[in-house]
Amino acid sequence: QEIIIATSNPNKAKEFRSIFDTDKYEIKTLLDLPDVPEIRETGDTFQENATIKAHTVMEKYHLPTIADDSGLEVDELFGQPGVRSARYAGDHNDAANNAKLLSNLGGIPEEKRSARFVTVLVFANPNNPEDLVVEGEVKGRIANFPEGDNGFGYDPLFYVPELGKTMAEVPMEEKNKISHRGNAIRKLESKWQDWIIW
Ligand code: ITT
Repeated sequence: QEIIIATSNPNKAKEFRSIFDTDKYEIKTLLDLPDVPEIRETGDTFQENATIKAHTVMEKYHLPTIADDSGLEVDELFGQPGVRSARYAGDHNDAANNAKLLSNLGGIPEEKRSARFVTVLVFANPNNPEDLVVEGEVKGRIANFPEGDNGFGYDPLFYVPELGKTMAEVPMEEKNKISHRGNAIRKLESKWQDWIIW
């Protein structure tokens, strides 16, 4: 069965491929498909943006399509960067985003740097008018300086107490076991057999 993951982010694509059973499903992403339509993420919530991505892509290729909209919510910053996580410091630039986050939290002590990563997945299917929507999260806190070279985005700043490390200090397989995206994908897989009409 072919499934499209409506993402152009190569790191998300890698994580999806490593969690899904790729013997059962042939996964394509926007990095593999021709004539990718323009996607305008104009929503105010993760779910709205994931819905826009899933439907724009499903309507173009007529295949079951999963979209991932995700981000980092920092309590002390009232949930920012939130839906604007990719473009927090302007253009999509991980280094600039991380620098801005550290600067906005300058002087804030460790116990007040609590945060969560969130992923909302929307699964749209040409043969089912209803979308399947799930959310996954992982809690942690924002470190005082970046650690680790794995992962992407805010991973080097996201300290996970249960790991005793940042998300960028563990291999992708370890990240996937506890991450927002891993949790959301496992939830989706537990539900979609009752929902999907291939
Ligand atoms: P697509 O829309 O093409 O899927 P994107 O990177 O633009 O790719 P989002 O709009 O969902 O995706 O933005 C999510 C941003 O949140 C992402 O660029 C990172 O900055 C951050 N983020 C999401 N998941 C993350 C993770 O697992 N680790 C670190 N940062 C993450």
